[in-house]
Amino acid sequence: MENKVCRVALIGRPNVGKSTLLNNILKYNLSIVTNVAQTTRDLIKGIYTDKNYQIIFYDTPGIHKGLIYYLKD
Ligand SMILES: Nc1nc2c(ncn2[C@@H]2O[C@H](COP(=O)(O)OP(=O)(O)OP(=O)(O)O)[C@@H](O)[C@H]2O)c(=O)[nH]1
Ligand SMILES: [Mg+2]
Repeated sequence: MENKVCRVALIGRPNVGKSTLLNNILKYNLSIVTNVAQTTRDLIKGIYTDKNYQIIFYDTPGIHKGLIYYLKD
């Protein structure tokens, strides 16, 4: 069977559990989890591997209101 790869970006407001979700999917503590908003500052890549497919997850710093306002100016 042909192997398949897809990419998933975890995007959302700070402190909503993006890194927790990634760690639970991978069953590995890859990305730092704290109760402090904006803990993830850089793009973290984690690869879930199954028999016939791989999913590349991108844990992101998320979406910040300040940045959106900045881009509009
Ligand atoms: N009650 C509850 N708390 C959660 C859940 N998922 C994550 N948390 C908690 O929420 C806090 C933030 O979790 P993170 O995974 O660091 O959140 P994040 O979206 O990656 O945060 P940033 O990297 O700062 O944007 C931690 O204290 C987690 O333990 C959940 O499903 N339920
Ligand atoms: Mg995070």
